[in-house]
Amino acid sequence: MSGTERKVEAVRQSSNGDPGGEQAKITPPKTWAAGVPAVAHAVQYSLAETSVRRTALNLIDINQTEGFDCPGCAWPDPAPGKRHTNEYCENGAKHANDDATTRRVTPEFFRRHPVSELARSSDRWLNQQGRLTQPMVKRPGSDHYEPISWHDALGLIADELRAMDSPDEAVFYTSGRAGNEPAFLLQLFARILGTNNLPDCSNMCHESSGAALYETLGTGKGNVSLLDIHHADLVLTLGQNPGSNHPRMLSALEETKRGGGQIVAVNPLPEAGLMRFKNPQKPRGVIGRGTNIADQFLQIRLGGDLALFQALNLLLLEAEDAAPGTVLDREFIDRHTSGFEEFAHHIRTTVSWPDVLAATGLARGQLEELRDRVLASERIIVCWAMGLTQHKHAVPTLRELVNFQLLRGNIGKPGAGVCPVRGHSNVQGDRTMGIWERMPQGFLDALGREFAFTPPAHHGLDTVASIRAMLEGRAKVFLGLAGNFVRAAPDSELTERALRRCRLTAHISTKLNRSHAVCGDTALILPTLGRSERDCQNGEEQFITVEDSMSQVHASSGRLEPASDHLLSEVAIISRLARRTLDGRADVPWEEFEADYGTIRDRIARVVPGFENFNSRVRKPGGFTLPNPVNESVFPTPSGKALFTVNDFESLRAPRGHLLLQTLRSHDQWNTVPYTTNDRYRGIHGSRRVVLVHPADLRALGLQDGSQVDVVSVWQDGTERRVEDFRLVSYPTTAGCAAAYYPEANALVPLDSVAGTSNTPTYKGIVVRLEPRPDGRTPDAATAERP
Ligand SMILES: Nc1nc2c(c(=O)[nH]1)N[C@H]1C(S)=C(S)[C@@H](COP(=O)(O)OP(=O)(O)OC[C@H]3O[C@@H](n4cnc5c(=O)[nH]c(N)nc54)[C@H](O)[C@@H]3O)O[C@H]1N2
Ligand SMILES: Nc1nc2c(c(=O)[nH]1)N[C@H]1C(S)=C(S)[C@@H](COP(=O)(O)OP(=O)(O)OC[C@H]3O[C@@H](n4cnc5c(=O)[nH]c(N)nc54)[C@H](O)[C@@H]3O)O[C@H]1N2
Ligand code: SF4
Ligand SMILES: [Mo]
Repeated sequence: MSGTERKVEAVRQSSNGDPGGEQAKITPPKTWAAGVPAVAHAVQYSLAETSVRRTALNLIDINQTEGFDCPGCAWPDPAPGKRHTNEYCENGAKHANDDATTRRVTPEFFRRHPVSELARSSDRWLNQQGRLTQPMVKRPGSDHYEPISWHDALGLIADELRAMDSPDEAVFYTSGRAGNEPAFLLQLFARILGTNNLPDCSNMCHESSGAALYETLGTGKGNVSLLDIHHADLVLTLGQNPGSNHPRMLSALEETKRGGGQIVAVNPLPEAGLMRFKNPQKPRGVIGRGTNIADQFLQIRLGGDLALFQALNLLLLEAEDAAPGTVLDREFIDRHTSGFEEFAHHIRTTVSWPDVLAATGLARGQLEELRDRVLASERIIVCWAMGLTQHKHAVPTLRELVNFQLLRGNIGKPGAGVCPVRGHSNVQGDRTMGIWERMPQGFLDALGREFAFTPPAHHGLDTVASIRAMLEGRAKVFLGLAGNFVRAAPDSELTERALRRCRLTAHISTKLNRSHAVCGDTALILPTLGRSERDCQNGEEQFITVEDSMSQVHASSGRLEPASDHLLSEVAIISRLARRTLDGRADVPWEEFEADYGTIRDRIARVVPGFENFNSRVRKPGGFTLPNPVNESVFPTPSGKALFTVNDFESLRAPRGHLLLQTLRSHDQWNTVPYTTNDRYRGIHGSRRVVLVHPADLRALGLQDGSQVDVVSVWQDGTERRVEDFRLVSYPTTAGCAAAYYPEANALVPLDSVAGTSNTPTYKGIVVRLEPRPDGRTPDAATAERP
């Protein structure tokens, strides 16, 4: 065997690849979530990753007022006096202990594993290698990362940034794990450099929510609190899987039900957490039957929610006609809104029942039942997540949702409102801090005044536009603050080409991921502290702050020893990089910022509205809540009123022989990072290379449950994208609507396939066909090992 052959053989035999779909074991989907098994799974995963002592120390601290903010999601914590000693869920415990792992990625690891091998390894394997410990560089032409000092690493980036022809050749990406202080510094640095190229994970997440809410209500954020959810008469949850992705939301929904409220769930999948919940924090949750969650479950077609809200709004207008003065909140509509007449005329004259039923896959009777629940409810909250935001017509869908809430005055009163359920734990805070390629001029002016410079006024690049700019050579330097850009983005092969074209890619990260392996000519890994770790600067303990999905701002500080002595905090890395790059441009005390994060907060207080006396208010247990003007019936739109909008009917269709495909999360993954190959609630074990298809579709397509297929997406320009060798799983999804996991299926999402206005990739609505693998053909090695 020659040397190269031996090397290839070694790679094949390594366990860097994930098991293929043929190894999946399928059991029936679960009909309830949480309870004892959930706790056991969390502890099991944690102990596999870290020591008993670190697990215990960490779990005591999660979501406590003196502890650290759970990195799992942006679901809010109850008021300080109302917290449990274990104020976390199974998945929160897994996320926190995945960070606290005792495994380490050392320089020796990189000597053993060339970059080309890492690029063939699965996402799960990369994450499992443990915490990054030292700054590393991959130099042009080399296939290995090697150690580099912090001084030289930051010098390399500064040199590249200074050598650019225009500051717009740099892209600064932020993922929503980053706290407020580092986020504020990153956007300040980018803007002093002269660019608004600040794409973030939000571009792929709730951008559509922000766009729709900002236009109609004048603020891009939700307006409900936990107490509102407890006191609602009716909570609609659409396009979300709280049992896996916001598990503590189920405790809030349990409270809604205890108070006599009802829940309606709208989803193509009968997700376990939407059906029944056994609260592990209560004795009756551990031993009893638990609480039934959904009073009504509407199994909708992908992308059918715009049709659903239009039909519901028509039913409400008709109910008002039948009993004038009893259905609509005329006083609210007259005083606080504009555009009602045009909206009502449009709905009355355009909604067609055959179109609605085809788009939603629902029966008219089901929508009438929903109308009756609405009519019986004084206070209604609508919650949603990615199932609504990641569609071509996401923004009109959300605008129609706002129309629905305005009709009965369900905005600005207790127990009612709009609730976009955010993903990353600080994704909302990062936006508040200025991480956005299109921050309003008022923010830029305040920033410029505070630091004596003129921020660039032209808009920057969002995620999709950044990929195009890198592909075309217009952007050449990529810096990521947290996240895993190549795996989160759509059109994986194109995105990878884009990153590989860069002169330099650098990532401020806690753990190894594919974005470190698919990199520019020069690549840097800048290892940083995790949430649960102690952050000491100049001998003083520091804390960071975060903002949750309900606009509560609070402190977060860990107490575990850092994973390595070489780690710098995110604040330290950005401050030092800025000092090296900017040569004293603008009036910014970077050294002081690094030494005392309180000095950063003093400046945030002067730049960002709502943060007055930031330092003193955030030190109170539980922090403070940012005011939402909507709750005072103040709508900061140009007209000063909430806006009814007119939205053209749209739905998704697949040509004959094709299906619609959504890409989603398993129960055991954190975004681009699968922890295991299982998805317990959906009954899928041992592989993620599966595609869930309705049994009637399997029959109609002449396909066999359990057989292997290639999934091929078909885009309107005639191009096709393919992922190979997925196992068909017969599953009770809506007919015509299939599902596969993110990020394995991201290669199928065309870069051009985006939502109007928000430019969010249409991760939940892609037209595909399923091609049986030729008999006897086994996947080639490259495919088997590809993540
Ligand atoms: N454990 C865990 N927690 C997480 C994350 C994680 O990866 N793991 N990620 C975090 C992040 S960043 C985010 S954004 C959130 C994501 O939270 P979710 O939005 O719950 O995440 P997805 O898995 O994308 O699930 C989308 C849900 O919408 C449904 N759906 C898809 N299309 C449609 C549609 O057209 N209409 C309707 N009505 N429903 C639809 C799907 O069936 C699925 O139940 O979770 C956060 N929390
Ligand atoms: N097909 C498909 N694609 C999607 C989605 C989908 O539903 N379907 N969802 C989209 C959504 S909603 C989102 S939010 C994006 C997520 O996209 P990203 O936010 O870019 O991805 P993550 O997987 O959250 O990033 C994980 C990496 O963050 C780093 N990290 C973790 N904690 C820290 C920390 O405390 N500090 C630092 N500096 N680094 C840290 C680790 O190195 C880890 O490997 O993906 C999007 N992509
Ligand atoms: S619901 Fe979200 S924030 Fe709360 S403990 Fe679970 S993962 Fe963490
Ligand atoms: Mo997200």
